[in-house]
Amino acid sequence: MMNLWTLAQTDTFFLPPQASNLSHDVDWAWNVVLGVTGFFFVLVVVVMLLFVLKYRRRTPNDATPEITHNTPLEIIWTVVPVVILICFFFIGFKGYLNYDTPPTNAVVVDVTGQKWRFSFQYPNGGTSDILYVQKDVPVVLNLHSTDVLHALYIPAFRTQRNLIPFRTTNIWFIPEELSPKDGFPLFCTQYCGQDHSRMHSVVRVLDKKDYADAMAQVANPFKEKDGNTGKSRWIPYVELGHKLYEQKGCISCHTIDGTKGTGPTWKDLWKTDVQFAAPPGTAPLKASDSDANWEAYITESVLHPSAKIVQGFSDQMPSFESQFSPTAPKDEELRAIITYIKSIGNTHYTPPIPADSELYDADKHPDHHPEFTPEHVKAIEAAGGAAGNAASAPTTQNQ
Ligand code: HEC
Ligand SMILES: [Cu+2]
Repeated sequence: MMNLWTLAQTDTFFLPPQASNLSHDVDWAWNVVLGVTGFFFVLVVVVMLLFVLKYRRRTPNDATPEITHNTPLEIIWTVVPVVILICFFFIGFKGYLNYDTPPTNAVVVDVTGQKWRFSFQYPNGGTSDILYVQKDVPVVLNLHSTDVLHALYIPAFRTQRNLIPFRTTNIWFIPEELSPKDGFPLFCTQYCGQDHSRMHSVVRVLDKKDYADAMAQVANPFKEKDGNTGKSRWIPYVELGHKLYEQKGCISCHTIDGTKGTGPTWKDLWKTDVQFAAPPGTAPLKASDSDANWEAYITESVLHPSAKIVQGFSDQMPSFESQFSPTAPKDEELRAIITYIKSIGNTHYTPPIPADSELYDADKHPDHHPEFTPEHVKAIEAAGGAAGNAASAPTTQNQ
């Protein structure tokens, strides 16, 4: 068992590790305030105890002398704290100016807060649900919220700010330490509703090479590189759909094991009759309806969730239209989710191609994902370039 002394020497017992340029200033200000107030706390308590002893009542007839005031003493106990507070102000103000002035050469990452997850978008257009940054490279996070007030807090970087609807705020930092493998924690620190406590993620601080790999991966979610063999493969839609289910935050409201969450479970969703509570009079969707109808229904549920409300649920799902806008390659990501939904606990559906098929070997089939629709491939080719690469990103600098 760790004893208190060893624990006290770890980063996390008192303060988290100092992993950014801001940490040193913030901790210094904190230590100064703690030291000064601690000193006066001890001083006041000790003097008070001494006086309690020294001036205790000794006989029943003790009388208190009449003291109205003491001018020198009053000047001292006013002036000394005022001077100390002015010092605190300057330490704080100087730190705040620095905290609030991002460098101009920083990498800009767009952060969107949405009940109940964060999403990070990089200059290459890719998005992820955890934040990737490169060691020693300054980063500005532009913060937005699509619904209510959230806040983003990264204790190891000593920085935090609100995400405010209809407004952009920002924070910046230079990560100075590589993170542990599972990253430094990142939290929402404004109570934002039922699943606020699940609104957390991590920041991974990577070296140059790992960062480039992570950027390539977020830019092209369809392709994956095996770190050990160096081989690339196309991720089968069933598997990609599961990843997106986690990354896009569907997981915070939809279960896949049949239990009820904020939204209906996805287990057996495909081709099980759905009754609607709103708008009134909407005909139920039947198991016997065509595949095309079912796909259209799921697409509508994601892009325009308020159009129809499933019986027993309320209109709580945010629209994901901006993330699956019907242009390549985002439309294919939505198809991957639909394929995944079809596969969950369902006897009406078997994925078209075995997951281990060599069809998914991206080195053998570099042009495009085996499950892209022909229209999608055409659209990408029309936009110029091989389908596989065009699907990767607007910019190819990280490929
Ligand atoms: C904040 C919670 C929340 C999140 C996040 C969320 N949903 Fe929903 N979802 C709901 C609720 C509530 C309903 C039922 C009400 C309605 O029909 O709009 C629903 C309904 C659905 C339905 C119809 C379900 C059925 O049984 O007919 C689909 C499909 C769906 N969501 C897909 C998604 C996908 C895909 C994502 C992630 C990209 C997602 N949802 C994220 C809350 C959420
Ligand atoms: Cu929040």
